[in-house]
Amino acid sequence: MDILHTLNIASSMTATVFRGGAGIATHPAGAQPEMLLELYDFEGCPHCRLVREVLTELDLDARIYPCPKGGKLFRAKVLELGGKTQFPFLVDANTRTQMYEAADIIRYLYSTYAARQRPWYWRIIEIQRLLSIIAGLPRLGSGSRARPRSAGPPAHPLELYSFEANPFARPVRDVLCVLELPYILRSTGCPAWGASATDPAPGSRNRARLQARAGEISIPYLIDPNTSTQMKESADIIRYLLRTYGQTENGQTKK
Ligand SMILES: N[C@@H](CCC(=O)N[C@@H](CS)C(=O)NCC(=O)O)C(=O)O
Repeated sequence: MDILHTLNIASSMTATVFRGGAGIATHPAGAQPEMLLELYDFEGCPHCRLVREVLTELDLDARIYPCPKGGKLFRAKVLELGGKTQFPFLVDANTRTQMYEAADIIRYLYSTYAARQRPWYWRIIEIQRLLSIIAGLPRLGSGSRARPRSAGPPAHPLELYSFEANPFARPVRDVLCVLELPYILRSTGCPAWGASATDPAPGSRNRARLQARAGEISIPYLIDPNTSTQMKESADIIRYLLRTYGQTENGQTKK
């Protein structure tokens, strides 16, 4: 597990480097949605990654509904709502909006929730798309295909403090994704240059919230209300998720 986890983190770091810093910093949105945005996506999807980078950038929280290939839980919902199984798919109950297409979603998020124009690098979306595909190569398809679970979806969504480019959070999101565990993404990007990490105004609101909850800022940080569990450390979180919600080959819950 340890050497595999080290390789996992190393390839995740490579992906972060290939994305050239996207999905790290938060320049908060002009307005926070009243109801959580809902994103149907999967971790290994390069188009979905671009949308998740903008969630970090705008400091937007969201309910993530993982839709890995072969997934049985939320793919059908996307088909029902939008008419096709294509990802990313965004639902915003605040404006009664739902849409496919990463470029349209990014434009929508900026025009609805940012008090500013979308930056130049989101205007060259085809280049971003290509770079995102390249960034995903070292991940060898992780976070793309559903794996057997021990039971149906948990009663309450899990909660993850994460930002898109965090190399330790990505492998955790991979596991949440392949086990089709819905979760509330608490965007915890790094405060933009010059802002204080503990000041919620210019940086991420959720850094202050995490500091208050955990006594430190440690990302990724998982909260599972179903088992009253809170934990940091990517290796521990992954082990916990696989033991609690995954299945071994012979159909047993992992011990
Ligand atoms: N032009 C679309 C492309 C989306 C797309 O091709 N998504 C792939 C996943 S990376 C997909 O939905 N594949 C169908 C599937 O996974 O079943 C966008 O930018 O959002």
